[in-house]
Amino acid sequence: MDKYSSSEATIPKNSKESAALEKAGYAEVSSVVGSENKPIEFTPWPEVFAERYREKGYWIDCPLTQVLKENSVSQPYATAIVCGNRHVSYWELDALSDRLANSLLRRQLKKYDTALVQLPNVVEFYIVFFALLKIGVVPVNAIFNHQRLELNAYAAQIKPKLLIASSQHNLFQSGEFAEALKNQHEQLKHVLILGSNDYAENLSDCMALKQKKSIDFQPTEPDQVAFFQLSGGSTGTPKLIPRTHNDYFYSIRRSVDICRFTDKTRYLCALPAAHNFSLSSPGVLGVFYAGGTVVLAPDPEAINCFNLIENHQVNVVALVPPAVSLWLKALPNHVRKIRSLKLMQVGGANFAQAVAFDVLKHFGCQLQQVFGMAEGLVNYTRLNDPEGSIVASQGRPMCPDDEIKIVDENFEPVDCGETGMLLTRGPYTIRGYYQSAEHNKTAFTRTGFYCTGDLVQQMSDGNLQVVGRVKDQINRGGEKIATEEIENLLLQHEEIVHAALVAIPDEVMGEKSCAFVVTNNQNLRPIKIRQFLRAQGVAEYKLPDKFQLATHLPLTPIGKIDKKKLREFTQPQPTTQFA
Ligand code: OOB
Repeated sequence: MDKYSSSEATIPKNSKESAALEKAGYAEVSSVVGSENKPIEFTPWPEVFAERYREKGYWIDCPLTQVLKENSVSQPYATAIVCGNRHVSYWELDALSDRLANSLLRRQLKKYDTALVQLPNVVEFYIVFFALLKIGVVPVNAIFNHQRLELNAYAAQIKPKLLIASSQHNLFQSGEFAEALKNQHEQLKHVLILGSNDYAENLSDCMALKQKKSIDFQPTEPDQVAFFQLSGGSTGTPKLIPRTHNDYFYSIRRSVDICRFTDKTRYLCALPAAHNFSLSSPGVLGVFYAGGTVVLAPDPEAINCFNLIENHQVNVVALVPPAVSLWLKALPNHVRKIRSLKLMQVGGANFAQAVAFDVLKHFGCQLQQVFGMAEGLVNYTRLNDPEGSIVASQGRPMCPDDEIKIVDENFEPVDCGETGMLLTRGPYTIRGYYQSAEHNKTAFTRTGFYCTGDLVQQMSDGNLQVVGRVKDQINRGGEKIATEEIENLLLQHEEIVHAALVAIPDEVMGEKSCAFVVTNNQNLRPIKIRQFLRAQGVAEYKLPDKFQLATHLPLTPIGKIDKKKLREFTQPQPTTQFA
């Protein structure tokens, strides 16, 4: 099942589009067969597990392209995506991604080549996603607010042959950065830019050419890497997460089941399109699989989203906790606009119970908590769970074969209801990060459990509560910051001797970041440090929200920076604070 024909030559005969296409005449295109690339390396599941996952029907050896295919055939003219004034049907989405796929084949892109993609929440994100899947080109989808540093780090790891980006992003308004990427990564040959620009081919032009002949597309094999997800990270360089067709497709199907998505689902996608939550939990891919409609919002800004909900009768939305708080604040004058909303999913970061109750009271819709991770495991409160569990817990694993262990610092299981570190393995949780042999030794146990770094408690009904974390990460309203990455950048400043980044509580964001800095220049101002970090090309959300000067940093008995103590310093009114 890893092959199928492009749809444009087989469009439904009596359609308007069909007539228009025939009148226009198809362009002749034939697939270019070049020498084969090797599959992308990844840590596979051991054979006994793979066998079990197939036996139980989790892995169906079918490419992710099928997520779109079924509805593009069974209900071609149903609206798949609403994006501004554009209404794109299932057939159109499939056909446009066919055209782009063909166009990329003509550029000699081959199965198991890689691509770096950075697009905002627009239709093209999905056209590109499916086009690449169809021809087996394996993408990293960077989040739209990522900057030079993040894009460079991804490019260094995957060595992309293709870059697809948007001229809406500051990095791609001129050709300078794309040129620098090309110079740095010699295998990068093709740059396609969405939106007007004077330095690269236009992405839209690559979707314009119709094809006459049916082409056999060849996605990567179903048990191989389909694309990379991004890890929130806890190390100096962001890690990439290889996701296979089999594992990701299962997580989509199962999520659709649990969240009861159907062809009546009208889903507002207001979180970044590339994030695992909005992509697959059940996310946009879940909607496509179920045959519903996705309404795209550029971001979760409340009033715009309320208007979209009203105008398009949206019934499901996925949000991170800070967005929920902002929506609650903005709601009083707009209640009538959100009447169609039936389900609000909340996840990505700690969600206060009091706010959960407010959602039930003021939005009058169902609430579902989602505790997931790009590495795999997704927990959902179930739609028929008692209200008490829904507001107080982050749900339970979605698959009966998700194995979880809650352990102490010696990796011994804790008693029922006690707090411990969450370990997990299962049919859609990776067994290793991409090209990270050293890090994988500690991120995974010898028996293949992923160490999530989350501290949880299991309630008597099986649901989990996330109560903290042991990983060196700050969760800034769902956006993850690997402290080591920022500390390393700070240490590159010639006047900074020591640096440590810790989380500080924040009413709206849940957490913000505070950098403790030991400097040999007492006049060093935060504004200068921020400028320095920006100049290094780091995403804005990773810039420390606060800085504190210190003469020295407290150490633990074994000589590591004592972050627990630092966090205590952030609680009472600090005297040395300078931002
Ligand atoms: C989602 O994925 P990531 O990869 O951005 O972040 C995963 C981490 C988890 O390990 C946990 O630390 C935190 O984010 N997290 C939550 C949470 N959901 C995720 N912490 C507390 N409560 C929650 N509900 O964030 C993600 C992926 C798929 C679905 C939903 C979220």
